[in-house]
Amino acid sequence: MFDDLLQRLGLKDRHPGVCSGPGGWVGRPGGEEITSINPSTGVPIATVVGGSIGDYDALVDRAVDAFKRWRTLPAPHRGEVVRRIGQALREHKEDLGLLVTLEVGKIRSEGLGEVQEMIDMADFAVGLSRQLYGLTIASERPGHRMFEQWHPLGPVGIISAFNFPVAVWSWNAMVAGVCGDSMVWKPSPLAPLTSLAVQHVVNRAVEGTGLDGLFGLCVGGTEIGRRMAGDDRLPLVSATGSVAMGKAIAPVVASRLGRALLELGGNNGIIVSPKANLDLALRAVAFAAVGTAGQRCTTLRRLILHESIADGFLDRLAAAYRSLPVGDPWEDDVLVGPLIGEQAVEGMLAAVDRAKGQGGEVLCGGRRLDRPGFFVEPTLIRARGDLPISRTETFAPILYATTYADLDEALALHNSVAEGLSSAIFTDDLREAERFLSPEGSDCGIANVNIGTSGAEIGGAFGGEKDTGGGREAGSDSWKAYMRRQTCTVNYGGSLPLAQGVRFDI
Ligand code: UN1
Repeated sequence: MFDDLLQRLGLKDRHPGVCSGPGGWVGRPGGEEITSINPSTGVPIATVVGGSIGDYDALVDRAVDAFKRWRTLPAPHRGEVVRRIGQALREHKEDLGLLVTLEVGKIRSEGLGEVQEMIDMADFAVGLSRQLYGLTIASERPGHRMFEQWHPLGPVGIISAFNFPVAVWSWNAMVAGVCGDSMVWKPSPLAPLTSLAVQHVVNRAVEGTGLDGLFGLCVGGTEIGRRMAGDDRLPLVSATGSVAMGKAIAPVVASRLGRALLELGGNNGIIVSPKANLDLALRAVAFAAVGTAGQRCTTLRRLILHESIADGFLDRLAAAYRSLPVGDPWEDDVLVGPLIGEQAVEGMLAAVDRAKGQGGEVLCGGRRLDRPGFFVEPTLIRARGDLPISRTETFAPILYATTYADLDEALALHNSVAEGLSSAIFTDDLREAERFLSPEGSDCGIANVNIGTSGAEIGGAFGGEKDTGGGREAGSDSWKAYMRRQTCTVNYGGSLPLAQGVRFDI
């Protein structure tokens, strides 16, 4: 079943991992070999030969050339190319979705959702290609017109993570494309095959445009990421991944006064009020905490329950956890697949041990499943008093539950972590909901009412504050990060009045 899939997607057992566009695969890249492992079995799927620094440099040279031509094409024409990519993704949705399931262990509907997210981004970007609006500004000088316009920025570096191996690329690539930027993509070494398959699809869609170097791909490890960060040819580096990765990259980009768009970790919380619809809250909490096996940056990690409802809510949640089908993610009824690898399993078990050592009570889960692959039990831990481990993001399905007495306390607890990505309150009380959304409420980039922390739509700007890095991707006006703003004043009169009434008569 999987051999056929790889063949249909143009993937070989040993595949080069550097490509500049249609016909642009580098035959023998000089970088490290990366073996993609099926996390559901622990068995290798295929090997990808990554790019050397030399391969990367040549790719960026091509991106620089492509940018010079691409930026002169009217934006709606660029949108037409992106429309073709969206169409090609639609045609390959089934296969690409299955590959996501195979390579990173997402359940089938999430694998398909990942591809749908790329399609949605393409559609969004096509519309955007006719809406890259600038303002007209009232000039204080007679006979003058002032306005701003947005120009393409340059080649963009895109670093993506394993957990959304292609959707997060599309947040950047589809928008950067209509904005007139070329790009070089470094996917996660944990999910190289999915990026190769998408590159094949994109290549076919842009064939005939003569735009070599527009959508470039360079599989590689941290050495390529480091080079990107320091690469003057990339005015923008958009990176998704851990806080540690962001903190390593940001100073390097800043030292050359480049732009970094960072979408880093989260330690997301949900407050459940006694005035909430508890059935709704229970379902939302379960999906947010265990969906994608707890490997979303938006995964719910901290549950903040009002003390009057905590015992009953946790009993019901633990019962729901115990009935969750964990297993092969391509099977229909499974809801929780594997973690991405051995290190992730070890990280989870270590976190559970530390939680116990700090006085946490494991209500259910906490163990590895006795089977091949990287499966763990969804885990619910009750914090009695301070639980320092709950202030660390562990990329696994561990949910720490704690209680509060009044909303001030809940908000303080909620905002007490280093990250500021996603957040939610469950309440039917208008005042509580509005306070959560007010300036003294949630400090996150995403704040929801009666919806879980994960599963954002692409139409909004996605990203967060504090250690999450401050960047915004996908919808709303996130496109502005991929363009340069130019303020223009035209004097159509015959005199030369100066601003602020300054006189300079000669
Ligand atoms: C991520 O985990 O890096 O909101 C992104 C969500 C997804 C995106 C998550 N649409 O959960």
